[in-house]
Amino acid sequence: MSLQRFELNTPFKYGHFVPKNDKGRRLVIPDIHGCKKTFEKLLEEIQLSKEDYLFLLGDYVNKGPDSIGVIDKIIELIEEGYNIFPLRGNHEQIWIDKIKTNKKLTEKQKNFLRNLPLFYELDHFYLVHGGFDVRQTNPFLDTKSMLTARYMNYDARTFQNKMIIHGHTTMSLPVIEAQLKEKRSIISLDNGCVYRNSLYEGNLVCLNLDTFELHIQKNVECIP
Ligand SMILES: [Mn+2]
Repeated sequence: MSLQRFELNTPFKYGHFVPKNDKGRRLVIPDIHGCKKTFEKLLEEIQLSKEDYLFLLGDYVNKGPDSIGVIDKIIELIEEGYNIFPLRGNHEQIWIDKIKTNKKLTEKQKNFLRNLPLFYELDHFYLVHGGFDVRQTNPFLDTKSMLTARYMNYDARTFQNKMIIHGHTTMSLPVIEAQLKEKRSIISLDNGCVYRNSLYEGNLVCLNLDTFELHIQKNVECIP
């Protein structure tokens, strides 16, 4: 199956299948929330290469110091030829809903936001910002849950036994590590990078989908 990359000008799709990466790693980073320096430090630490696939779980903006900086960094990576698979979070949706009156965003930034998909399907995983509501006729068209679900039920048939990896709901580091160790059906990956003074929170993490190794980057923003 051919690889559909995220392009800034590709029209919006709910989601699509991303085949296995034979050349590099498959990495997942959850909610960055304006923490551009932390995001850049993490990219440096994991030594992102152009062979890797990097999945981003959404919520690039709000809460932290540099929302636009995070958007621009992701656009820059895409334009430099990195394989970036960004998702839409509820915070991007807030910006998209007001995009027509937003005078601060460039056309390129607006296109990036508007075209962000809601989920990716992989060989053994589904990636989504919030979650899925299995009571819906088609959970993969249920925008609201994919962006905002806080609790979800797992249904093996709906998800073909694939693991769900989502952001949006902050979990403490020991909980995230336990979910990964136990290979739970639903993994909550967001460690609340922006909550830098909370115990067991305040890290931007990166999960390697093939080894299940978790890279943990402490928040390095200088918030006055
Ligand atoms: Mn969110």
